Amino acid sequence: MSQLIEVKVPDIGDFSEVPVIDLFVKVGDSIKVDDAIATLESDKATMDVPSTAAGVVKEVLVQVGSKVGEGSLLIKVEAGEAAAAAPAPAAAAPAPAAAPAAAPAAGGALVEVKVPDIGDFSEVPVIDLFVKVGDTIKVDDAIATLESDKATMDVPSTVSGIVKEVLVQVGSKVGEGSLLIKVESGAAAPAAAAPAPAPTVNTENSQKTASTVQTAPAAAPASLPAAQPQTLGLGAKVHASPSVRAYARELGVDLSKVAATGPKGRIVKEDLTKYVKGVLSGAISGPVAAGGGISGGGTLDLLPWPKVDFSKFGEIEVKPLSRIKKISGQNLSRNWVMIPAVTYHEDADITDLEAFRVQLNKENEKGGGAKLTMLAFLVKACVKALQKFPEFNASLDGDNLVLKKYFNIGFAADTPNGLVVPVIKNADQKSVFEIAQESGDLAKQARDGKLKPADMSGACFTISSLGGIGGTYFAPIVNAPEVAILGVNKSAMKPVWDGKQFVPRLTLPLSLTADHRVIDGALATRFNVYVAQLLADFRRVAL
Ligand code: CAO
Repeated sequence: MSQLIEVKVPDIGDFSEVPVIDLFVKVGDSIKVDDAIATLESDKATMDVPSTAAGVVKEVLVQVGSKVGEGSLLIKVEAGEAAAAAPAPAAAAPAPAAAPAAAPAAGGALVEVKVPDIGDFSEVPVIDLFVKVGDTIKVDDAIATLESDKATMDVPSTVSGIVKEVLVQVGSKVGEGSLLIKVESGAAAPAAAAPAPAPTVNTENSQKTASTVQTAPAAAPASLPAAQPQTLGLGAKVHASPSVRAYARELGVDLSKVAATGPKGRIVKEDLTKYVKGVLSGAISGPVAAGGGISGGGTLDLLPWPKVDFSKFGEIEVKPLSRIKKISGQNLSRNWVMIPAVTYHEDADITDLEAFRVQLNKENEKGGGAKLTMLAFLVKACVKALQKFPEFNASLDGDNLVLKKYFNIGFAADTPNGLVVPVIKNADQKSVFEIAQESGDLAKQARDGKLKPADMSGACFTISSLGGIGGTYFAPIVNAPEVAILGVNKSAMKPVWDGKQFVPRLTLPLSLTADHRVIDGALATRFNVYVAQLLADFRRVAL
């Protein structure tokens, strides 16, 4: 039998009218125990109220801006049979006694800021630190975020002044009374707050998590060794709830870069989502990791994509990119940015091969078989070269090179909707005729939009042939995780010196782009020369 469980605001100390500043659930949501329901903000602290029940949200009884206090009903959850229903939250444990009054901060005095009463927890890790030596802080600025099993809480400062010592670092385990920082409270800075309020978040059963803040007498001994001051990605002046901070950490977002729209300059979840969408669309310049698999790389501090109102200059028409163009665009961008690619050029003498191809096609016309294409010969020559140079038939996987014993060749196909790469599987086991037939079929399916994902996966190496269109040379982009791609342009008759005279030879321009992490220039050139030799005398393929 399912039952409705009420989730209420637990004991939050002396506060009775605390605003809800963020709400994370809506009717119909499935939630688990400990999922954040809402963020409340008192004068002194921000706290997430986690759910104590698992199930489906049936009613939400507050909204952003609602004022709540201990016992206010937040949501009703239907705990199904399968759902692990936690006992209804009795805002059970009595609120911890208010912290002792702060010692008044004299001008220029060093004031110690310690971890307040955080309930039953003694070894809670610091997961974020927002201050460093030399920072000027105000009362209420977040010093650190602590994370217990049940809640995440920001510890705000109760004193204004200049941070003189930071005695913890990210990862330090702290408990009530652990010294966090020492602050020189200047004459100009407001003195430390009067008795610190005790905003307490009781989570479930009798477990309580308090974020009471107190300023202790300056003489209190430091309980942790002094840590080196550190610069952190998350700025000291960022205002965000613990759950938004946790979300930002998960996404790797530096909150100091996010524009806040919440009350009192607070960053809310929507701000974070908007920022991430902006970075992904290129509208906002964000940090782009610059080394897939390479740790310690820098970031590309790119300018935002230019926003131009083109209609100011003349008539325009806006046409959305096709799905294929969007997907291939993302792949090409990644491959362009992440692969240190070099393109090597070579000319292949295909005079005899072209004559042979034309001759075979003439003979074949009578039989009605598939037309032999230059692409089919190229596939066969590339397989032979991959067998001779196995590093080309490989993929990078971290510090390992995965060498493949199969020979699947992709070929770029231009379609009305964009570029796709169908794959001829096990090309080593197929004749030139079979490859011609199969590539023709795949190219037709590509143009008709009928390729299945399996038809486009598993390639070891790609050929991009623009020969039917024209061009001399180009620099194709490696189709990751492959390590090389062969670009081909239109063959042309060229005068070639044979030692005695210039003779006309049909010359095919080859452009091989290779990932320099795997293939250096000498190897790439050997590969190119070998492909050219095979094409110049195709009998070599049979050897
Ligand atoms: N040099 C000279 N002529 C060539 C040639 C070359 N390298 N390759 C092909 N041709 C000629 C053929 O002889 C044929 O001519 P005829 O019609 O007179 O017989 C014509 O071009 C068509 O050739 P084909 O039937 O072999 O097909 P194709 O070369 O066009 O290749 C395919 C098929 C799927 C590779 C091609 O249609 C395609 O999509 N190419 C574009 C690939 C691409 O966009 N690459 C860029 C990726 S990076 O942006």
